[in-house]
Amino acid sequence: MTQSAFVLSTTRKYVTVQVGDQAPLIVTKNRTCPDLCPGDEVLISGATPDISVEHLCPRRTIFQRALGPREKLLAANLAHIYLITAPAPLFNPQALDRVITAAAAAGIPCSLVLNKTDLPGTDETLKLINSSYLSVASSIVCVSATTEEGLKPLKTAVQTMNGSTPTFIAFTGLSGVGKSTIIGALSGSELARQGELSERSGMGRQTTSQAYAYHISHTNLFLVDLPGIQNFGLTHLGIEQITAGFPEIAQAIAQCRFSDCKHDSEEYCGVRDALSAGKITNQRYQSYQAIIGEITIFSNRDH
Ligand SMILES: Nc1nc2c(ncn2[C@@H]2O[C@H](COP(=O)(O)OP(=O)(O)O)[C@@H](O)[C@H]2O)c(=O)[nH]1
Ligand SMILES: [Mg+2]
Ligand SMILES: [Zn+2]
Repeated sequence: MTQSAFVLSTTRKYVTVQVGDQAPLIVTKNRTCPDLCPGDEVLISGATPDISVEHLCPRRTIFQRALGPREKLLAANLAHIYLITAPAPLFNPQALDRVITAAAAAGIPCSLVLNKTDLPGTDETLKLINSSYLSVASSIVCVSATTEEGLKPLKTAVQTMNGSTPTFIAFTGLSGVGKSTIIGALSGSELARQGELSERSGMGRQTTSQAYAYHISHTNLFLVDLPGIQNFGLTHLGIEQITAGFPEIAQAIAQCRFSDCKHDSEEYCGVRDALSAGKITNQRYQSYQAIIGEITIFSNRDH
């Protein structure tokens, strides 16, 4: 019998899937199985314990990162990304810029969440966020997952996305910013990573290093805990896609006199003018130049 299923998590040999409202099921990847990630819709067939993935359904969106040939699928069919950050020392704008750009290129709305607002340093971090991300993020949300301050509007926003078909919403950010705590608080229950396999022992085991989509029972919502955004390469994108992730820079580039302007030390550069005028923050400018530099290195290597 062939059934439709949604991928919750993957390892090299196995895939944990959700079929309807049943408990998660572990199925095997056969040799022809394409690279899968949480959010993928697949067709599975066979009888327990020999169920395997037969087909990958077309993806509506694909969120990924890449550093040259090292490409990594992070999650498929995401309806929204909540990019979590926290006050210093966990506030890392370079990482935020990269995720925001990847989300924009993938056509996925991305909100910025400042978590741990109960901690000192919140005001300074919020000032930095407001100076750089007001026009870049879909929305900016402040919460404390531990005191639950500000959590209600976030919960409402997530519940509003519940519809008649499965909806995947990702929570991403650097390790320690509170992704797992927020997902737990939003779902209102202790979420076990059911059926997850340790490849070596074949036994169920908990792990936090891998992306995992939690199905909120009696809804069509899946909350994806998506770690691993450090070293977030964007070499799968072109210059135009990178620039689209920096709307304030895109606007300034229109004023550069030379079409091959590198916005470095050239004269008549709209970007450097906007930087001097405070319309682009130095941090965003540095991020942009670093990402463009990186994709240039890899495109030179290819040809
Ligand atoms: N003070 C404070 N600590 C928090 C908050 N949210 C999470 N934490 C703590 O931060 C640490 C990392 O949280 P965790 O959810 O594991 O982060 P993850 O690595 O992003 O999944 C844990 O010790 C949490 O208890 C918060 O809003 N305020
Ligand atoms: Mg975690
Ligand atoms: Zn320029």
